Amino acid sequence: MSREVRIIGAPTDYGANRRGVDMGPSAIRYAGLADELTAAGVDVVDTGDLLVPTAETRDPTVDEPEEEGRKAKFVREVEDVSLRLADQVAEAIDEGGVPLVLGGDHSVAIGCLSGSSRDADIGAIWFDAHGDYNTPETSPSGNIHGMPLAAALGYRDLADVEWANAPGLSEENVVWVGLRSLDEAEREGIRESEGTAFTMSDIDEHGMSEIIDRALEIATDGVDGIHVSLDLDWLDPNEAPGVGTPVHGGATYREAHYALERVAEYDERHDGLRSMDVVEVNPVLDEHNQTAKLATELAASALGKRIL
Ligand code: Z70
Ligand code: MN
Ligand code: MN
Ligand code: MN
Repeated sequence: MSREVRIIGAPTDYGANRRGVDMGPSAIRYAGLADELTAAGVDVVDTGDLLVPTAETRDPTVDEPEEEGRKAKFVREVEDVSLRLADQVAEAIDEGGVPLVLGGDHSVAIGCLSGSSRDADIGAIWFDAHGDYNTPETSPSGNIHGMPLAAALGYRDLADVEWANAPGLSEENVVWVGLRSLDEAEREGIRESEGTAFTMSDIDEHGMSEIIDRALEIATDGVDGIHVSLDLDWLDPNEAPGVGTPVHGGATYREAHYALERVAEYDERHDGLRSMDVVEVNPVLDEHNQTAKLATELAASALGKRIL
């Protein structure tokens, strides 16, 4: 029997600075996700979307951390989504499946990491132009999509609450791949962190093939499995224009596919891919749904689709 991949839509944009990523799950499904995954040889179960109140009906500043200089917009809403999402992710894993969470903005990774690490030690590979390592203290924007990794690791918790923590996520097993846009304090945080950061510059120097192997080795060392977080702005905007925060000089189509195929290959040998998210697709800014299509292809690559 083949493995079950459980699609969980999380149509949020609380954590982003522009509207539109809340339409990501629809666009990704419309681009043919289920067919792509079926072609990858997995059993697909779509659980639908979490119910997420539209941002216009909420006040972003309610319950923002109170001390001066701390900002985390829509923190209560993100908490609510994270708790429900974590339960669904944990349940999918308990029942033998691999949860594939469709964002939504990158704040959905908080619930993914928390649910995925509930009963296990995990590592994480963070494919992203951004570090997402800000905290309410360091964030220049107050947008929680710039904070999920730091929040999951328990750094200066969002509003000092436990809901964001990923109990079994170990910092030494966190690997960033493809960084090219960091805020000042965030850069400092990443330098000091026990995680490993590979920038675009490292990819240029060593090639994606070597970098992804090193990333997999570090992320999987001594843990039960990994969470793969794929922010579509990891790719170059030529390939993925439909994202909220495009940054030039990103991964190419081929580099991205190769990296996720390597994830699948690792998974085949070690059964190590525990959960995955695909986030920050913004259909409003996309061209003919190409970024959503790319998201489906890359998810399929990670879940075992092969050329031959
Ligand atoms: C900036 C911030 C960001 C997207 C994360 C940007 C963060 N570092 N943007 N993901 N798409 O506001 O924290
Ligand atoms: Mn991100
Ligand atoms: Mn990003
Ligand atoms: Mn392969």
